Amino acid sequence: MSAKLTLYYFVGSMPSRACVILSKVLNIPIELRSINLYEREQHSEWYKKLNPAKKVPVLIDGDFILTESRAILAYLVDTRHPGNSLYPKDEKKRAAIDERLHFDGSSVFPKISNVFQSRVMGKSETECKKTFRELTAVVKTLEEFLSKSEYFAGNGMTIADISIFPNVTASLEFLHFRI
Ligand SMILES: N[C@@H](CCC(=O)N[C@@H](CS)C(=O)NCC(=O)O)C(=O)O
Repeated sequence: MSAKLTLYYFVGSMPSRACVILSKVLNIPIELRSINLYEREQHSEWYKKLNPAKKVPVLIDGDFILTESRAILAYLVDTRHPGNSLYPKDEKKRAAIDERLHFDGSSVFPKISNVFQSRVMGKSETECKKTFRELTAVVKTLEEFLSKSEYFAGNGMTIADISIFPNVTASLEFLHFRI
C-alpha cells in the first residue's frame, strides 16, 4: 500500500496550485499543510530541513521528500496513476511534455515572479515596466506554442497544461489589470 501523501503549499503560489489541481483531477488523496509565506514560515529551521531552497511546494511520500512542482506532478502520475495520458510512458510524448514543463519552469514562471516581486518590493517604475515587457514577450511565445496544438504539449491535456494553467491566469491578471 502507498504511503500517505502530504503537500506543503501556499494558496497564493502558482506551483503549489498546480500540484493541488493535479491531485483533484486524479482524485489522489493528499493532506494539505499550509506554509504562510507572508509570515516567512518557509524560513523556519524545520522547513529548511525539508527544502533548503525555502520554497513551496514540497511533497512528502513516506520518507521520500520531493521539491519542485513539475517534478512533483510527474511523480504523482508515475506513482499513483502510472501510464496515465496526463504523463504517458511513451518516450517521445513524454519528452514533448518535459520540454514544455521546462519552458514553463525556466521562462514563464520566473517572469511572472519578477512582475510580482517588483511590485511588492516597490521597485522603480522603470524596473516594473521592464518586468512587464519581459512577461509580455514570454506570453507571446506561449501563444505561438498554443497556436500549433490544441493543448500545451500536443492534442490532449497533460501535466504541462496543469503546470502552466495557474501561471497563465496570473499573467492575465498582471497584464490586464496591471497589478
Ligand atoms: N521552481 C519552483 C518554484 C517554487 C517557488 O518559487 N515558490 C514560491 C512561491 S510561488 C516560494 O515558495 N517563495 C518563497 C520565497 O521565495 O521566500 C517550483 O516550481 O516548485
